[in-house]
Parts: sequence; C-alpha cells; structure tokens
Amino acid sequence: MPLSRQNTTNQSRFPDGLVVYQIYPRSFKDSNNDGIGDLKGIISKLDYLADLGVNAIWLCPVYSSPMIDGGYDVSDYENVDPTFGSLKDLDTLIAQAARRNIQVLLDIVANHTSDKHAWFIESRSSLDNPKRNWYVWKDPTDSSSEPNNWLSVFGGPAWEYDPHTKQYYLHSFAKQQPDLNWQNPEVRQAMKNAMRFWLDRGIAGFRMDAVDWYAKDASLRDDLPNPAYNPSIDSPYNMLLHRHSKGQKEIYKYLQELSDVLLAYPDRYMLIEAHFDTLPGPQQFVDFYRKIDTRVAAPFNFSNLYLPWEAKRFETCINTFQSRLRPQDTPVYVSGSHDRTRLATRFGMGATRAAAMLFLTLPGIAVIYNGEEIGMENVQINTTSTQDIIERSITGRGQGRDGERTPMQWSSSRNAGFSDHTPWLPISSNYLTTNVQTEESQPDSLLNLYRQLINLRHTSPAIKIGTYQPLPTNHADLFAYLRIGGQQKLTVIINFSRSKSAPCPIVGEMLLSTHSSQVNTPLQPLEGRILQIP
Ligand code: TEU
Ligand code: CA
Repeated sequence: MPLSRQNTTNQSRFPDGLVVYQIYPRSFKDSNNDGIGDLKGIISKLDYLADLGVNAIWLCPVYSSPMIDGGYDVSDYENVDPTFGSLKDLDTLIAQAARRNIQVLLDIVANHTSDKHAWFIESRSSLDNPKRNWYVWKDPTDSSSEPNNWLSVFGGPAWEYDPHTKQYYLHSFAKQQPDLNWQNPEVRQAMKNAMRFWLDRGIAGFRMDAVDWYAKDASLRDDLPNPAYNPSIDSPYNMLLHRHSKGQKEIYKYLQELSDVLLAYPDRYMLIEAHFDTLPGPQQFVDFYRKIDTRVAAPFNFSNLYLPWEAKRFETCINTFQSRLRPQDTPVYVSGSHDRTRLATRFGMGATRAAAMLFLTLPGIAVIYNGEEIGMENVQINTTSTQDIIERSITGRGQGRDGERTPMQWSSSRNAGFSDHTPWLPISSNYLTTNVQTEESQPDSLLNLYRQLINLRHTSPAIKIGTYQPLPTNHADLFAYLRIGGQQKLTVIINFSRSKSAPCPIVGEMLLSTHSSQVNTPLQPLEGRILQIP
C-alpha cells in the first residue's frame, strides 16, 4: 500500500521525511586551491551527499558580494561571486544534484543588500533619486543624532550618517548592509523577481534570511530597555527589547507575497529563519505557523538550539511544540548552523550519537549543518585569524561565529583534504581522526550512524510520515516518544545521562541502538534506541 500521509488534510509541498544538509560553501571543499570552498568543490562531493542520503542541500549565499558578512551582504542577487565560481557552475551543480535526487535550496538575503549593490549606490546618490525610497533614510533628530535608539545586531547604532545627502540610513546588521524598505512595493517586486530568476533555473526553493527584520514600526518608535540585560554575557544588541525595530505584523503580508511566487511553480518551498526573541520558545514558532502559508513555508524551530543536554528540557520543549502543531504545519528541526556553536561542542562528543538519533527521528524536516555528521567541533580561533564581523565588532565576548565555520574535514591528509592551499580559517586539530575518509572505514563511526538513521528516515513509514506521540518514562534521564504510521509503530528512547545506565521500559524489536546494545538490556549512558513495537 502506498505510504499515505498520516495527516490527510496536509497541503504541504515538503517532501516526506525531508533531510536538508546546510552547506557553508566557503568551508566545504576548495576545487581551485585558493583556500576557499567553491561550487565545483561542492559538485565533487555530491556522491558523498547522495551516500549520506540527504534529499536537499541549502547553500549559504554564493551571490556577488564584498564578503563583509560572509556573503550575507549581496551586491547582485542574480549572479554568482567569482570566489565561488560562475552562474554556469551553479547550473551544473543544480543539474548534477538532480541526477542524484538532491534538491538545491538557495539563501535569500532579502532584508538588506550590500552597500555596494547598484540599488543602494543609486539610492544614496541624491534625495530625489527614484530608488531613494528603496532603503530607510531619515533626517537627523534635532540634536543631530540618530533618528531613534535602534541598535545593530553587530554592535553600535543601527543608523549610519551619509554626509552627501545629510541623512541617516538604517542597517539592522553591518553598516555595509543597508536595510531594504519592504514597505515599498517596488522593493518587494524586485525581490520576487530575484526569486523567480533562481526558480527558473531549477532550484527547489529557499532558506529565507532574517525575516523578523522585514517589517519595522512605521513610526520608528524607540525600542525599550531590556531589564534582563546582563552586560557581562549578553551581546550589546540585547540591551534593548526589539519591540519596534523588527517583528511587525506586516511580515506576514510580505511572506504571503513571496509564498505566492512559490505557488506559481510546482513543488517549491521555503524554510524561514525567524528568531523572535533572543531565546525563542516553542510557542513563538507555533504562533508563526498560523500566520504563514503552510503549503510552501515553515519556520526553523530554533527553540531546542538553546537547550542544555537534559532529558526533561528536551521532552517539554518538543512535546509542547508537537502538541500544538496542526496537521498542515511541517516541523523543521535544526541542531546547528553557521551562526551557532556546533552540536558536538554544545553537548560534548559523547552525546552526538544520541542527538543524531533524536533529530533524525522527529517528524517533518531535519536540517544537518555540514560537518555535524562526522562530529566536527568548534575551533578556537586566535585573533590573527578572525574573519567574522561579529568577533571583529563585538570583541572579547566569544560571540564570533568563525569557530563553527572552519573547513570541512574530508581526510587525514594536509588541510584535512579541504584544499592544497592554506585554508581561509584554521582546520580543527582533531582532523586526523574526525574526518569523512577515516569514519567511512569505521562501521560504528558517527558518520555511519548518520547514514543508518537517514536511511531509516527514508524507509520507515512511521518515521517518514508517521504521527508523533509523547511517551512518559517517569525517569529523569529518559526522553521517549512514539512514531506511528504505515502499519508501523516505533519507540525512540534516549538516555541523556552521561554516567548512569537506565532500565529500558519499552519491550520491542531492536531496530537500531547508538551503542549496538542487545534488546532487553539497560540503556547505557548517552544511548539512544529505536524499538519496533508489535
Ligand atoms: O542571521 C540573522 C540573525 O538572527 C542573527 O541575529 C544571527 O543570530 C547572528 O548571526 C547572531 O549570532 C542571518 C544569517 O544567518 C547570519 O549569518 C547573517 O549574519 C545575518 O542574518 C545577516 O544577514
Ligand atoms: Ca576555491
């Protein structure tokens, strides 16, 4: 019997059991030995990605860019930066990926452009330039300072004074990343055209960058002081509560316009980056689903990115989230990204196997950040090697992102097989053992566990299309849940304890153990199990 969806009302276009692999192109594979990853490097690794079993790759920006913010400062949305290759290379990547049943998602950075984008160069040229209102320009206040108290995510005010026209322009991120004025229908039209340009070239959809910032308070009212701000650990950005500088309700109108672009094509979709508050909980993401077109759109669920490795914290967060989703809401579980400390560093290497089983057996879409599947850890970057704008602008707080962006570790050869040239960021010292080639040869490696889990995600109806049901364990260290679908009933049970075994309360056929344990034995510390229930 064909695998029918458990939630028949679902109009979603997302492939069942979708596994998206996030690639930070700069650090994935260098094909021309300039020390920087590129598109031909990614093409050379498509067989590896097909063997891993991923269905889609999400490329961080490869558009023309001065690279102030790793490519998130775009100077031409319809071209590829020579650092990464050419438009032809991207067309080849899309075609070669399709031959391996791998879809390509691009990263739409639509809240802001580079200050070197032709649109901004025109806009800043004069007060009456036709593109003046494509960005957010404001007169100084009487006291000749910034129009309001808004802050940049990357430190300092969110306003930069332009002496040529004697006005300030808004930049929620770097001053080289002026915010587009999304209230302007011409801006929205231009962004939709950029999306169509790529959709016409055969991509499957997009990851939508920094969507929270699309809509600001029309009156530019000041943000409010954050009473919980702790100057010794928090980013200066969080000294304010961002009630007016982002997150206004117009976001949803804009997202519907972008969704309508996707709906005009078959089977296209978008994954949305929205952070809401600095430490978002499950409810913000649940609420978000009710305001978007869930046929083509779903938000990354970042709520578990901030959790400590504790069974009941994960149980409460995931059960709350899952219990409040509707059948048409597609969950998107993320365990890391180019902006967050790597999973193996957050939870420790010992927890990576159980974490992999958790994220890859939850419903909806699973997103893997490149290198996570081999247990890559954050690298301590010394100041002479710093590349990230956050580390350069908010120094000394360890908020820089270079540590999670170091080159992929392919082998134990020079530069971990990433390049024959000195890489743009240092390689982790653990590359001699933590690398694809070594782990491919080890049957019980983390890489091979990821392969087994992803294969199970594609072949097990309960995981691929099944429902999610909580399964109380009455044990502080255990988190378990049921996946039921396609005449299959599975239990996933994880022992979060780093030191204590725990009796396994579930009776069933062992499908997979992270520790190759025998059925009806206690769960070892940090062990995960998938059991088939008769
Ligand atoms: O990040 C948006 C965002 O939410 C930032 O606050 C992010 O958390 C930041 O990296 C602080 O850690 C997106 C991209 O993922 C990020 O890489 C870009 O720098 C940013 O937008 C601007 O485009
Ligand atoms: Ca290169």
